[in-house]
Amino acid sequence: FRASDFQKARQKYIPALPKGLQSVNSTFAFQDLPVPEDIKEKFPLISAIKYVEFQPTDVPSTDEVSPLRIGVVLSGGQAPGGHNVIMGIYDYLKRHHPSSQVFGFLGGPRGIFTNSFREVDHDLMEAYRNQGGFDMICSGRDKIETEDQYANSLKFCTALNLNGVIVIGGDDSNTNAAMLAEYFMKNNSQIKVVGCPKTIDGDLKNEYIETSFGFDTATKTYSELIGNVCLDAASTKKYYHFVRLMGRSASHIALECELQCRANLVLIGEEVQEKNHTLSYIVNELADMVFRRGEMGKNYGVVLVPEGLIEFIPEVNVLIKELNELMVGKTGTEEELRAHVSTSLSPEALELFKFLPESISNQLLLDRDPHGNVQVAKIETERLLIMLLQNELARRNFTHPFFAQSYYFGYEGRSCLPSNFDATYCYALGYTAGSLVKYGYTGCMAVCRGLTQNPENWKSAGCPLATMMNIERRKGKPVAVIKKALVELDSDYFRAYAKMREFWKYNDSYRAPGPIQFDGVGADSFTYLLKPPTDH
Ligand code: FBP
Repeated sequence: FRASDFQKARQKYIPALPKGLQSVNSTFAFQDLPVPEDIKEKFPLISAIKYVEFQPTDVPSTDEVSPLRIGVVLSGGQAPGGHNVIMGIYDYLKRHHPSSQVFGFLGGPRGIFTNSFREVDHDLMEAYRNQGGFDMICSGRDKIETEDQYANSLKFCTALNLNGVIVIGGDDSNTNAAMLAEYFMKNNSQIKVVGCPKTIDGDLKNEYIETSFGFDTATKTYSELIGNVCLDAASTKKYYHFVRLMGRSASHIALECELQCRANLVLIGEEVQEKNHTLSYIVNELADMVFRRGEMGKNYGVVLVPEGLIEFIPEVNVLIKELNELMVGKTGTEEELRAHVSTSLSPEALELFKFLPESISNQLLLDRDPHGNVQVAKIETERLLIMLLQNELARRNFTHPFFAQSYYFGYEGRSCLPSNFDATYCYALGYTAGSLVKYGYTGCMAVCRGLTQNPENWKSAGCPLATMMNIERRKGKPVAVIKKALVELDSDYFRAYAKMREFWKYNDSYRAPGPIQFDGVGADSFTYLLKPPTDH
């Protein structure tokens, strides 16, 4: 690991810990949380687990302490702060007993059922303190799915003599953690399974999870770039910049960046869905803005497009749903698959399928992740919109210049050095997860609450995974999954944008938030997702 001078400086950063985790021993406050009946049927054992909050205590324990052994896995897409979760687990375990050990499963959940791991020892941990990326043990998108994979997971974790497995992942990965916890309990294993809320998308969020880690750093990184693009637009006054932003489904990232930078327009997928805005409605909204700005002598602007938008457009959504059902278990060449869907899609869906440029319809048809999701990160929605907008402007005889530039800001935001917030939050999550294993809790997610307060006052807890689940259709079947949190149109967060959007469309109010700061001005700023704006 060849660290730059700045990486070396960050290795020395010591995140603060919530008071409830500062003492070697903990006391707890319990709470029963409701679990839907259909989830209880599927997860009878972990559904009985209570919410447990760590309370500060000075009372020393008289219990004899023996070393703990914990396996950790990074699951799904990268999110800044993953190494700090491991650092929290490591420091917690070493404080508990110096002979405790942390094992990192390599390459995601596959590492668990193939017995591929490395020990996180002192030197490895020192190198990765407060660092970006997931490269210490790497990640993967495999799920533990088959009976053999579950049996092997139990066999290898038992052989490693683990007290617990900590799954650092998003909604799908934590659903998988819940299944593993249930499986271990059903098989009378004492190995605990605890989740940690990771995803830059910000959609693993509920009453107990105030934000997923990585969102803070990723949106600050994108906002820096968008702010620069906005200033470039205002300087040369000759380009429309269309920026597609990562976020597989929810539009949290795009909305956060809009509130930070005040681009001329952001399309919010959830609004498109709720108000049933069709592709042509969206193109008309863009054309109206370009037209009016043109009349004002402004032939430039910035538009933000969430990558999940495509799935929210009603007619595209119907097409995706039909394709999902038709593609279950189907393999073949592109021609064979096209022939298959052409004879089976409804007439409306087929019309749209044929209307979309081939590169886009191919993405919908061919690229699925192991969870059955369309890989929206690869669909060039911004180019599709530019193309349709050009046609519409021509149809309206728009006489001003229209030059569009397109961008995709995605992967560059997922592995950067974690902001102070993410570094501290992740460290506390790791500590919490380690404590939950030590005190024998399973089937729960490590959470920290009160995040806009000083970290010392954050409340650390274990929240039952079963309480976060609902039934959804996946790969054509009803399955129990953790509910995704989408942008709510009646939230202060969205309203802050809705109130200003007409103004920002025509009166350039661009802001450049600048790069992430680790000291001084802005170093401890919160996302608007956590602290909705009051002064917009
Ligand atoms: P997670 O849900 O696993 O955190 O991943 C989210 C994400 O970063 C999305 O924003 C993006 O659509 C997707 O991963 C890209 O996935 P991949 O890394 O497989 O290309």
